[in-house]
Amino acid sequence: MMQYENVAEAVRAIQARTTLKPRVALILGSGLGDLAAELVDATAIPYAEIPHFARSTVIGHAGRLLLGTLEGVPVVVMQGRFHLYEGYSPEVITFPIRVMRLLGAEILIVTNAAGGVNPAYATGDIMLLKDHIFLPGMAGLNPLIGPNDERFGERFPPLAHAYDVELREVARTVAQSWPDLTLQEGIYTMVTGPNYETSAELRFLRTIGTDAVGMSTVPEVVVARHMRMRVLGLSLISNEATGDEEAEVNHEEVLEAANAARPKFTALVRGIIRSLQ
Ligand code: 6GU
Repeated sequence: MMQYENVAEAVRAIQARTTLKPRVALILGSGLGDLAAELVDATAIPYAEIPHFARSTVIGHAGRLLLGTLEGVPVVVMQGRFHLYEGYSPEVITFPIRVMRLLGAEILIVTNAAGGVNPAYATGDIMLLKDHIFLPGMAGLNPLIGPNDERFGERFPPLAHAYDVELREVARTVAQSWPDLTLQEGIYTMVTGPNYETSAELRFLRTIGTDAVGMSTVPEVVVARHMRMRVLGLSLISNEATGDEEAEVNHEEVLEAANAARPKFTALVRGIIRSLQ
């Protein structure tokens, strides 16, 4: 397939700028991008300079790939990701995952800001993804639709264990050393956005077992699992979204919550990566 050649071309362009071979791939979501500043000996490559990469169009998403080390572990970091609501296809959104895998990354850590649908969740909590519901995927926007390239993975990949049990255990252990950090564990449901949900939609999401709702992450996880990467997912709960609250959510509020939680979020991710040494 054409796509494999495109991925290989992007990989070559990146390898022309650094010899670093990443072990871990990290995607930083809305307002969480500043962990990138903590990379050691980082090479930063704007998405515009990588063949076949799309551009990030959302405020709060920088749009560059960084390769460097964090806690001594070689990592590749996406500072800013692509979303379906920007108008990109599922294939375009997940192209960077294929590239990071072929660069050598075996573990994917995905982060996002999400609405807390579970009434027990509070703004500022962090949720470990234990499973997901991929509503756009079930409705036809699955990135694996189309001819399957066996060089990437199998035609019908299982997703029963999408979120790695051992990595979650590591995350729980690291979180214990941060007393002001409430670590939840639950189900992330992806919607396309860009509008936030109606109250009725939020009550529907609750009914089907959603703990947190957001507009990203799941396409990347599906493609990472297609390529047999081990996945850890972390949602920052940026607002309550039970369907019963009075206040309306807005993008500024989401970014503010991400800002406020940034130090503990950063510490958690750093701690997890340190334990991978
Ligand atoms: Cl309430 N909904 C969605 N879809 N995404 C979000 C969110 C809500 N809060 C943060 N991200």
